[in-house]
Amino acid sequence: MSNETAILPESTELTDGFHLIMEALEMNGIDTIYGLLGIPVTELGRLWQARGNRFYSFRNEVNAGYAASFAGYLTKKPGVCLTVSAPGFLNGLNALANATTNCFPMILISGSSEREIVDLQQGDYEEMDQLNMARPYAKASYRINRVEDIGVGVARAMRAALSGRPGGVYLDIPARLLGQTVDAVEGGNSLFAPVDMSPAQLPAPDAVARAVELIKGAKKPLILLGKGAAYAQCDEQIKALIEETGIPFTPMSMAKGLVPDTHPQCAAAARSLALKESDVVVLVGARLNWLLSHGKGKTWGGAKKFVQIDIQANEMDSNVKIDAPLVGDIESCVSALRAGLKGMATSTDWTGALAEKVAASKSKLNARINTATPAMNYANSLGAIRDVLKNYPDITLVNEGANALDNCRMIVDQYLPRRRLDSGTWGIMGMGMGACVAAASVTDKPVVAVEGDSAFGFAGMELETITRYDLPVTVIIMNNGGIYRGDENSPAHQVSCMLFNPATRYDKMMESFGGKGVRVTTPEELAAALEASIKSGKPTLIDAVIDPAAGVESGRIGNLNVVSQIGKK
Ligand code: OXT
Ligand code: ADP
Ligand code: MG
Repeated sequence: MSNETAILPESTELTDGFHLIMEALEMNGIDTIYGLLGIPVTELGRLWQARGNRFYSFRNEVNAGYAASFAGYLTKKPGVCLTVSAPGFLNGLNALANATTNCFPMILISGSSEREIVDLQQGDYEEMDQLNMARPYAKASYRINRVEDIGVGVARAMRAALSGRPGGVYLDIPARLLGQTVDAVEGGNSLFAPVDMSPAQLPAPDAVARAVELIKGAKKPLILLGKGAAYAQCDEQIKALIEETGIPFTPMSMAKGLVPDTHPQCAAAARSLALKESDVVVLVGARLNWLLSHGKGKTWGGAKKFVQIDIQANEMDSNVKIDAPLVGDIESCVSALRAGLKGMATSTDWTGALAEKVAASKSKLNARINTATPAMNYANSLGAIRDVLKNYPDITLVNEGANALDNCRMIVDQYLPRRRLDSGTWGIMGMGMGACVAAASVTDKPVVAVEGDSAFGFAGMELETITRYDLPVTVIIMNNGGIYRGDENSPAHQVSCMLFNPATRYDKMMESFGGKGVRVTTPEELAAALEASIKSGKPTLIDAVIDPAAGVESGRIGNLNVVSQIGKK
């Protein structure tokens, strides 16, 4: 008898890979998974729900992945996406790459096939070397092979996604791992939640002194807020820095609302002037990439000095010389700058010139918004949307398209941080429906998506997902019948490659899923439909018929479009 006891494990109960993965995620504060199930992870989804956790099941993994990544951005906690192997994994990989590009914390967990067969390329079910496929698109890529490593594997994925510059992490879960068993006590003891996953990273005192000196000496300083600043969730610190110094600011698109667009120091409506004329620019969580013309050229005018706050040291000098790099987390850097800049005042010549330009731009824009046209255009339809949404500052606005994106960014004001989700660093189309589900699941508040008809088409089937979960989401389709425009001439016997079927009724599509569909043709109808839909809290699609001739090629980034010099008639 005593011999038998000696060889028995600590407890006679067993646990398995399924349960340990779920427990590890829960221990790390994850209560929601976005995904699409099938072999070999079906049971993981069922068991996850049975434990009282949430599972948002999508119609295509890419949309589940977008949802996870935006949930990560909104919560500062990695969003988790679960997929099947090879094709499901590849669909999810698109979103993982987008998360990494945008610095959103996300973990893509995919089931995978038998290693021995995959590695010899013997043609297993959904065979693919997923771990290595993911590497170039992810911040980190890990596989857990043994059930006793699940705790460490999940911890590594969490820390990699969150620490330093956030990003997308791939976690490969071979089918065999899920079924592996281990003594329950031993298994439970192998799990843990990592300590301090995104620690404060204080800037060096001499780096702070250098930045302070530069900013104090500026005649025309400008603060540029990026989505890294919104992500950092130190909203009060950032507002205080702006208000204490009197420095004007302009937000990048997803930083809109971090300080309200209507704030007297907001120079968004004088963006070109502010970029061109400023002499010292303080970048707070914004990269000098294509969206900022790489920090050079005519957008930026003459000589300029840059202060850059970023957690990623090698972001400095990526495009132009950074005169005062502040490497650290935004909250620590901004608080150090505030201490050093106490008592600073910004020249009223500078702020006055910007304010004048802001007032002129706004009145010009309002004139366009208030001009009635036979068919709705982007200005008057988005003006109507703006006027409704200003009474609901808490709503999350999702936005994608080209003209639908650029005009909405310009016209619709944001008042609160992290209430705008858009196509981001890649200008990616198709993110909208995933972002709607993410925002609804994270905030429990209404969500409004302003979608180009092309952009919406990438993920239209997720209307079914939105209605299935009965989410308070209003999708507005800016229906101009095409990519950029709907009036392009078609070549003989063909439909133009830029056009959609003009008979399309997106409102009927929503109705077929049990949601409410409305078709509107005037700004007044649009405003009324939007107001009603927000108040109802029910899934609604507003098919807003826009003049097919209203858009411009590539929206505001037509300068990036390449046009052939040859063969044009
Ligand atoms: O200062 P100035 O005078 O310059 O004026 C500026 C501001 O001061 C002023 N402003 C204001 N005035 C008055 N009042 C207020 N409140 C105010 N606020 C600002 O307005 C101007 C403009 O301000 P802005 O926007 O700040 O400044 P600017 O100069 O435009 O900023 C530059 C940028 C680069 C920062 C900005 O333009 C930007 O963020 N751009 C992002 C563009 C982007 O990402 N576009 C999406 C990609 S386009 C293309 O790739 C598309 N595709 C291909 C494709 C993609 N993307 N993805 C995939 C997976 N597959 C394919 C496709 C298929 S778009 C697309 C579909 C398009 O068709 P849709 O049907 O969907 O859409 P429609 O076009 O509607 O038909
Ligand atoms: P935008 O598109 O709004 O200009 P980007 O995505 O280009 O913004 O830049 C965001 C930057 O913010 C990235 O370089 C990222 O490293 C940085 N970042 C993200 N979170 C933090 C943080 N907590 N502290 C410091 N930098 C951060
Ligand atoms: Mg369109």
